[in-house]
Amino acid sequence: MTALGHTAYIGIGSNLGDRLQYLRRAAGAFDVEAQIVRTAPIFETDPVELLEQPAFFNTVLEVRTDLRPLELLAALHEIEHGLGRERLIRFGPRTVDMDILLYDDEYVCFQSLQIPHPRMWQRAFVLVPLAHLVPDRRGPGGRTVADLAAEFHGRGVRHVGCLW
Ligand code: PH2
Ligand code: MG
Ligand code: MG
Repeated sequence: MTALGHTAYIGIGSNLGDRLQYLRRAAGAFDVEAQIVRTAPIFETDPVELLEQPAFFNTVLEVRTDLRPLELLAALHEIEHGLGRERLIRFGPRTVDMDILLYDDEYVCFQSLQIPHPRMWQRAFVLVPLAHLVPDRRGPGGRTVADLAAEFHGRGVRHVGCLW
């Protein structure tokens, strides 16, 4: 048993096929290297960025891990690949997408990975579930996740249920 010394928040989305099953299978694919501590509720969310595509199911996981950010990213890509993810259109439909949102209090900037996720603070489909896990965490301008999430008044975001 390792120490699992880091906390990361992972956003998951699906808008193809059985969206609930994809979220469940993605979360179920974590192994001893990254263990789920808590899960946010699932929300059905209107697509953003690319609007002409089916609605998503989104949630956020809190995980404990010893993997460093790039190792964690590789593990997420492996799970996505195992669930049939194809990278065809940027922002387009996908069976499952897993993004690292936060990793401890670290700022990470590689070409392949930026943490905090650069678009998370404008996205209701991230902020609304994340606010269930870390409402008091502060983002740009010192505003809390709960405060930023409240700005959407649940617009385009519908509560669906629990992951398990
Ligand atoms: N992911 C995107 C683009 N647009 N819209 C919603 N509602 N949910 C997503 O997960 C999502 C999106 C690119 O990763
Ligand atoms: Mg994404
Ligand atoms: Mg992604």
